[in-house]
Amino acid sequence: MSSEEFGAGGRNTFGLLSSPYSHPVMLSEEQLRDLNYPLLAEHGRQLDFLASTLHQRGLDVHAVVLRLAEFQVAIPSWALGTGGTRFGRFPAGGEPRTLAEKIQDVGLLNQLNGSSNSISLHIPWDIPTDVAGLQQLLREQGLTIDSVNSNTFQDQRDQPHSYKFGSLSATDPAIRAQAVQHNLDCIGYGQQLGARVHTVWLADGSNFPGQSHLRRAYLRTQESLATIYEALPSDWTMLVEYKPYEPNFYSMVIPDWGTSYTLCQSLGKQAQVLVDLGHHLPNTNIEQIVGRLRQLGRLGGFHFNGSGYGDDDLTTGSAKPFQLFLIFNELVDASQDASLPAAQVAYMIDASHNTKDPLEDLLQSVDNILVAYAKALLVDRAALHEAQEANDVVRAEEVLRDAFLTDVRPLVAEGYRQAGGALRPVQALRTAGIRQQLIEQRGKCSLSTGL
Ligand code: AFD
Ligand code: MN
Ligand code: MN
Repeated sequence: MSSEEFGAGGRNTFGLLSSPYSHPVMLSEEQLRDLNYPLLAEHGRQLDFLASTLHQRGLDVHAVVLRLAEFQVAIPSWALGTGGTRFGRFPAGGEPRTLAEKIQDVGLLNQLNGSSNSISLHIPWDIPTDVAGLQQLLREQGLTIDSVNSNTFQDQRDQPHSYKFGSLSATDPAIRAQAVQHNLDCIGYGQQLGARVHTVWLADGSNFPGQSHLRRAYLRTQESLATIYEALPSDWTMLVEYKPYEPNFYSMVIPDWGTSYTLCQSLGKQAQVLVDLGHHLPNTNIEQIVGRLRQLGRLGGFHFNGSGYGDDDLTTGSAKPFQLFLIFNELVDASQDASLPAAQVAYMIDASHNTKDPLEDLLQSVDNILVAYAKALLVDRAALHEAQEANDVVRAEEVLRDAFLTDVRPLVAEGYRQAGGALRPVQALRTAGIRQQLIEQRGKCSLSTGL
């Protein structure tokens, strides 16, 4: 075990946990009950009212709540601390300093909402040095590691070759070999902690016309990915992310879902496309891309975030809740289509928190995701289908509006409650004084590893 993975409190000073890490800030069942108690009567009234309204529309509220309580969104280890821009960073204080503390923070989020029981890791920021201790911590917190993400967009200290001109697409075979090896290492670390998903996002591309041979860059990338894919364990999925621009501004090697899709097709069944909501040009119809990929059997996962312009990495659903609803509408519709095989979709957040407390921001993102999902579950599919077949444009839109304009928050709150969480997670986090406790334990200027 490295000292780096110890929290400030040292070895289990409270004697409550058997794991070798500092005592995590956690809420007791009693505390959660107390936090919910003053809200229960009003919650009951709102839920009853909504249940009777939905019952008249032929909907089974219990089934909807159950789906919401079961729904899980993975939390990115790199979003637990304050992010920054290239202009500055304004730390919240009490940020996790180690992988163990990141796991503890996700444990806290999951206690509050019961909907965040897994973590996405980024290598090399999250290389596990004490596998047995971390496994034990994950078990104690009821969490799993869902995915590992490779990082060939930065040079690491002591790295022999630079990625300045690309990694998996680089012209120099030695650079490609180094980048491939890094991806294989990621899979190895993921296996140690029980992950099943490997995500590749490539910053590769060019800034100027003529800098890179566009077709050859694609072919070299394809070959590198194939070498990684060959080493992928048979029960793993490899997700290939796309992004239209940034950090390269003339061309990206994987700029769009079509490129990701063709790469996945050439790799094999375990390769799937990852849709990051911030990786589209403004006004792209993302829900249609989601529908297409689902239809083609290549929708592997999401990186949820909010975006107005580009890779803004804001709170999911903050600026475009209707878009998020339409995306879930496609997902629910496809899940009810008997002609489509079931899909294993990994739901993950990929965000960066510059303005808000990262924990509050993540709770809001999950909440907005659940609200969008709940609304999509309320859509009268038969009526929508009928209206579409009859080309009744107004009726079709009204069906969607009926669902979207329903205030489903009592359903989401009930899902939290049934999962053992707080009726209002953000409020509970504040009332319980979590950030203050984290600052006391970790200090005002703790620095997260990662972005
Ligand atoms: C990038 C991508 C990708 C990557 C992350 C790194 O969205 O998912 O892992 O940011 O922080 O923009
Ligand atoms: Mn992403
Ligand atoms: Mn991104």
